[in-house]
Amino acid sequence: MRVSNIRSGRIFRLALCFLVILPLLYLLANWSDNHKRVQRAYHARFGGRKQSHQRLESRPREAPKLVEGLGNFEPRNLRPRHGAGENGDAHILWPNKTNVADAAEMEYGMNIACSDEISMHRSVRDTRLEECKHWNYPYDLPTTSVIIVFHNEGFSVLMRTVHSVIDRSPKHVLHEIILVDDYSDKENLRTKLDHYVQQFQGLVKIIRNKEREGLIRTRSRGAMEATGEVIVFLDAHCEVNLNWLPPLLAPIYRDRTVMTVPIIDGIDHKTFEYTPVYEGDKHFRGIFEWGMLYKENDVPRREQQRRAHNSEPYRSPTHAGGLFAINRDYFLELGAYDPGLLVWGGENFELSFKIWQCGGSIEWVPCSRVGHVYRGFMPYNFGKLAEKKKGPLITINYKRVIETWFDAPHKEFFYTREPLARYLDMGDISEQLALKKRLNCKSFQWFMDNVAYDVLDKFPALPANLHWGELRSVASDGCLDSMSNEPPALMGFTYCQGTGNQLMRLNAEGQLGVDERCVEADRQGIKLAVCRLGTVTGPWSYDEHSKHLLHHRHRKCMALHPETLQLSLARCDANNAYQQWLFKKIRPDW
Ligand code: LR7
Ligand code: MN
Repeated sequence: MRVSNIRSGRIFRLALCFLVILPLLYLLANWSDNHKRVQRAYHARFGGRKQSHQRLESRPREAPKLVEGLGNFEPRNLRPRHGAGENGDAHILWPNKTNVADAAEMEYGMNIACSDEISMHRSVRDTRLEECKHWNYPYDLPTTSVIIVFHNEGFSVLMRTVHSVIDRSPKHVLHEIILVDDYSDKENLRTKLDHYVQQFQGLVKIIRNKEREGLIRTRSRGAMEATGEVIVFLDAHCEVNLNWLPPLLAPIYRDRTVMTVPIIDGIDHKTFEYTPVYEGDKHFRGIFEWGMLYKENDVPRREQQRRAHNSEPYRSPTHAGGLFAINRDYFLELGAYDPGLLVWGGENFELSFKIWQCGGSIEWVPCSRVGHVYRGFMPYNFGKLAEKKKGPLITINYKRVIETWFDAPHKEFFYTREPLARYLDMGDISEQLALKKRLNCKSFQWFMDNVAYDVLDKFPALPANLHWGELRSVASDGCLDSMSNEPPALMGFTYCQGTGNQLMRLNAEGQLGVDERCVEADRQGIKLAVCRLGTVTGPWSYDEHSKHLLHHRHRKCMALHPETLQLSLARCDANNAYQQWLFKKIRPDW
């Protein structure tokens, strides 16, 4: 009995060995095989930076392929998740949290209390075109460093950005995530953050600026520190969607001078609801107006027709700025961002013009979608950097960019739209001009003719300003003012302050403008209106002798009501000082 017991025990153990160890051995062999494959791919790119270029050239440039079944990188067997904000649904806080929510909104420009109740791993709705699920991408895509710069962001929002990247990117492609702290002063972004990222075992790195650098220089620093072949920039309040990364990398894999941009979805700053910005299967691309405000416009037919499938990438003149992928070495060869650009704004144009004019291209990728929290307002100030530079810092950035990349006629459009920019000190741009020369970059006219050929349809050449400045009443001490209102709204009349809201321009075609808006008139009064796209004409003329502002269609004059100080059109009266106006040039004293 005992013998047989021992025997049967042995047999049992032997069987156990086979049952447990063999599969283990099999798994191990497989793993090391896989591991070797990943390592080979890794070494091909990182076994010394100098070599990597040669290898890069000799690599077969496989194009993505549309297939019958699910694409090779598509997630499989996704389990539905339940809970706050899952599926990208809005999450509404209980009424007793209203105060916390309001405080968070004030502090961060978004409802961090709401975000805190949503899982780090929440699901979002798949906003892609159906076709996107059926692309096969090359397996050995370039390794990627995701760079997230942040200044005083909400902890849970920042970390959900990180988790979504880890959860939804192929492991063998995601080389690292670099968090660059632009001198935040919130306590939880220091020790707590350091501890939190330990769970990622080195995949997530934190570097910190010793002083506030602004997002532009901070991104350049991140690029410098990155060791992946491609860098992807994300804002610190994003959630990447399903299979977002391979479609972004595929065009760069074939051509290192392509920069790619995901389609940006919206995440509501109050409820964290995830929704597409544009519904349907129509595509949009980035352009600009002459005051350098970023605009989007439908993709022209000429560009649509270059592609066989609607889910394929398309070319775009510019991009919004925050979210994009680019070969790291290529970005640095282009000089990264102009280091003279301060804090915020204009860097998206600088990079766009530089890439296109110097031989590269920008593609927007419909199958790559990333959600971004659009905030209610900007929750931070520009710090010391803004104090050093007098005058509106963003306009100074624009001026550097247009002085470097525009030609004379197009620069004139910018100065017509932003008359004060002529007086701003943009600093030294000789390095930027030298770079443009060294890289043998094409002219702005080439860019307008071949890339941004749809801009002039929407934002035509600007006729010169006949008059500009504050529009002062002769009868009463005050000026026309758009009051920071959104059109349609009545124009206001307040103390003259010479600010942007009072800077009026009357062009040679009769259009009266204030920033990107137009001043019009009807029976209700003088109104702030959206300028009709594609036109630069208007109903106004100014007579320097009578000081009247005449509305041609109504054959009436702009008048101020002596008591209510309301603005309206009235029958022209040469003896009425309340119909007399003076354009007074504002000379900035900064
Ligand atoms: O001083 C700063 N230092 C920083 O590190 C100021 C900001 N930042 C960080 C900040 O924490 C965030 O992660 O930089 C990132 C971008 O700043 P945001 O989110 O305040 O910018 P934005 O989303 O309002 O504005 C858009 O334009 C910017 C400046 O030109 C940047 O390019 C942003 O990345 C860009 N955002 C997008 O493109 C997302 C889509 C929005 C649109 C259209
Ligand atoms: Mn942002």
